[in-house]
Amino acid sequence: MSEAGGGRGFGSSVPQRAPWSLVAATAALCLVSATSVWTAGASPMSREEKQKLGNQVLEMFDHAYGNYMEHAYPADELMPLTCRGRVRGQEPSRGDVDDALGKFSLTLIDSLDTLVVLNKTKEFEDAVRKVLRDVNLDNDVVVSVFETNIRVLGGLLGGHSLAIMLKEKGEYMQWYNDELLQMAKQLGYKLLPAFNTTSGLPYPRINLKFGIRKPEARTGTETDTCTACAGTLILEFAALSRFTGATIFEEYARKALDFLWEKRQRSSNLVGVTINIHTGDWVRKDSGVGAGIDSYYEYLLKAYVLLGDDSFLERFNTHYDAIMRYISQPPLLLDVHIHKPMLNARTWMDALLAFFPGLQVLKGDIRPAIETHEMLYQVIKKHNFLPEAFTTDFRVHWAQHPLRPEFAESTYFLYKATGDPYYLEVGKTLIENLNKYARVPCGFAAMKDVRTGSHEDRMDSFFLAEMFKYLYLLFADKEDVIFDIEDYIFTTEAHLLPLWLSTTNQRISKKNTTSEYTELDDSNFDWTCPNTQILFPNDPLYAQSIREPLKNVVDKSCPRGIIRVEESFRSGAKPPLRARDFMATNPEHLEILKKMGAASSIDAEDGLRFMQEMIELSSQQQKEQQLPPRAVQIVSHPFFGRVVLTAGPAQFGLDLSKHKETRGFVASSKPYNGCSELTNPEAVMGKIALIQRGQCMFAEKARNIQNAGAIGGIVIDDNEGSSSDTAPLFQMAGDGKDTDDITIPMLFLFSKEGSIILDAIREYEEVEVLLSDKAKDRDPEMENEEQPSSENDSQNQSAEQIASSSQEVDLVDQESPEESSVNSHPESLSPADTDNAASISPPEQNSNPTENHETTSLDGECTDLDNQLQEQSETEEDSNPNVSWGKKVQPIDSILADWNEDIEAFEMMEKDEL
Ligand code: DMJ
Repeated sequence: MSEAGGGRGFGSSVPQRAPWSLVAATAALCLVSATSVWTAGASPMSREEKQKLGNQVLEMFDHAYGNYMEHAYPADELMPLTCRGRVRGQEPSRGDVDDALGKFSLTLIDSLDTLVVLNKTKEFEDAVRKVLRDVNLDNDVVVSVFETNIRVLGGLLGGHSLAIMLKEKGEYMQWYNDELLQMAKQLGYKLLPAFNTTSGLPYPRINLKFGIRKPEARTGTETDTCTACAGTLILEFAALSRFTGATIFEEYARKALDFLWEKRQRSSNLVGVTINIHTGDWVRKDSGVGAGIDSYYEYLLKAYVLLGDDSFLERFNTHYDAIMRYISQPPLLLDVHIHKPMLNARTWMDALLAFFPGLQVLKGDIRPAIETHEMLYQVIKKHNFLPEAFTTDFRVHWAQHPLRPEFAESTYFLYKATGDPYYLEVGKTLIENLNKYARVPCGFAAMKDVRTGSHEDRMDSFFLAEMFKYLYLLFADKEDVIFDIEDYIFTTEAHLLPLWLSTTNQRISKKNTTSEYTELDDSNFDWTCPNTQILFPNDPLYAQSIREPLKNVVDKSCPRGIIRVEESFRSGAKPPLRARDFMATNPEHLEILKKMGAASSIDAEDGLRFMQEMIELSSQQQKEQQLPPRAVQIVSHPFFGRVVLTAGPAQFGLDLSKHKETRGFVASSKPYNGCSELTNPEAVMGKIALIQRGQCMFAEKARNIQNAGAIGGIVIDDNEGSSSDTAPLFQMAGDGKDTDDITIPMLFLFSKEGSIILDAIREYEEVEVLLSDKAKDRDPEMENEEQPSSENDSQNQSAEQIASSSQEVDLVDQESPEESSVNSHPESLSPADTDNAASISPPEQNSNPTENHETTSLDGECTDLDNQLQEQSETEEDSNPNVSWGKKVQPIDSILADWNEDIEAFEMMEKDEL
């Protein structure tokens, strides 16, 4: 690729012989003209700077991959905080997320084609040999069919695709004889039993050794799967069929897609999030483009590109039309109900939808792609990363961020489409943030909480499969990649499949579906390229002009939905009842509520919104009574602030959110449980005391260490193996008495996080930490600011080295933390201690309920309309003769019953994990 896409857009690489329809071909042409038209806007980035950034990506990849290979391989994933491999069964279960781990060296397989893209051919050759030598696909382990398909099957096929490309070039891989493909085929056959359902939709999980439904398999009783889980197989399965000639894989994947298409909600043309694999009934009827559905849409369009089957494009266009009609509310993408698509099903968005602008580029619909991408970028600028979920007014909804690549993916595609150097600057910010906040001595750690900057001991394989590819390609010129990337299509895991597969082994009979699409009219293609009206109307500043109005969308945002209140206020109409204003004793409110269930769609819409607000209000109120999590940042050598542990706050002592952080060296208290006067006050004086949980109240421990002169305290869980990865954080409650005498800050760490500090003490003796509400940037105070490099890191001892190093330094003499931990394990915990732990759920960024009273005026300023609204409401009450205080109203229960289904759906969505 040259500077601006080299005059070749992504679609332009499709081989001439592909049955390429007019729409996609013209989309490709659009990208060509888009990339060549760019002449002004953000300042162009010099070739030197692009190369510098490309090299930085290479160095970062080495840091991630090198640490995985050194400290984790052959395990599936690296745990970058403890610097060891994550082996399923040896770590506490994290639930569904562990279903990606099949004891098949997941990260190695997922990284194969990244090595070639990053020009690490020698390493690729070594990696392929390791896969062939070490990987066993026959483990007695239950895995996710979806994850195994996109990561492992896709990884093997991507590796095979590039292996044969290299072999053909004549230098590397000369020994290669389709071994990866044979493994892929073996895995394909292992996944096939999952499709043994009447619908043809696959079971969500399978046992690699025993398949499904046999007693040994321990799986096969599930009834539901997600739409993306059933609809994200066609690229890998079709590639497998076409590479091998075994048509069965493509047939099965097509059948599943056909079934999903049949089951789409016929009036909205949307699909739900989860479906019953036996009956085909929608289990969750909410619909968006993020979690649970995302790659189903992606695969319809890409299946058309790869396989040249028009029916996939027609299906995609039908869904896309529905998405743009109902879900797209630029710059937002908001879930709706498949049966009531005019009604939003949520007031928050999940991070997975960040792939969608990239897909819109492939579709040729650039304007909304630019808008949504810009909105997401604003959120990232606020929180450094995209939180796993965020509200329509851009507050954090779920605070974690597992280093997802979707935003980088969209940035790359937008750059290819527009050639706008703005997107290079975006990529640069992503690189900086990754190095600044996620890089740890042993790899890159997921963010546990983007607000505190704390880490999670996790580096998912998709980080290597996708993030580095997209970032590298963003800055790469054509000569920086040893093959033509445009001859390949990216799977959802960014694995590369060659486009020549479209004309190979086409033995699958295509379903004749022409009649199914007659309902479509030409307007369906309004969104399709070429539409010169919406796509680069000869204006090189086009992308910038779309972004400009959104520049402050996040900073100036006010809670959404209230806009409508203001609009109705201005127009003189009565504003809808807001959940926060509702009083069950107010007959007028009950009357309004009753009307909401009536026939008028506006009333119904108000009703649904009202119920949604009610549920969110109540969960917000619960959250507001809870304190946000805190951070313990290790700032001394060799950590230099790079490791940030997530900590529970205390309901007493210094409030770290209001005061400056507390920084100090740590010392273990004696007795370690801190339940009596300390016998080593000289050791903890002026330091942050470490105390073990258990045997007395948290407040008592705090008083004892404070009396000994400690400037802060960290309580470490005595429940061995506990970790914030698997257990919800909680806040330490007081003892029911006045705790104003406690003035030092107190934080709680689970045992796993605590042991990182204890291990560091053993190794380095002097360990300094920072207790705060948010991790601080690593500044020269923490280390001599150095550009991160693998050299520096290799000098730093890894956490694993720390853990495995000498344990001779016994800081607590007879009562070492380890011994004590065994002694005081749960049985001996005082009930008081366990009782005074209140659960904590990270509250949203703006937790002050009064902020919800703001609204957006037309010029974007936030003003308080509450008084005006209240005044208006009072006037109306007085003058409204229809309001009868004694009137018999429908009981609220029966009104609420009308909305039961929606309430359940909302609650389910709230509970759902990504
Ligand atoms: C990846 O495994 C794939 O991109 C998948 O489609 C969903 N997202 C994860 C990374 O976030």
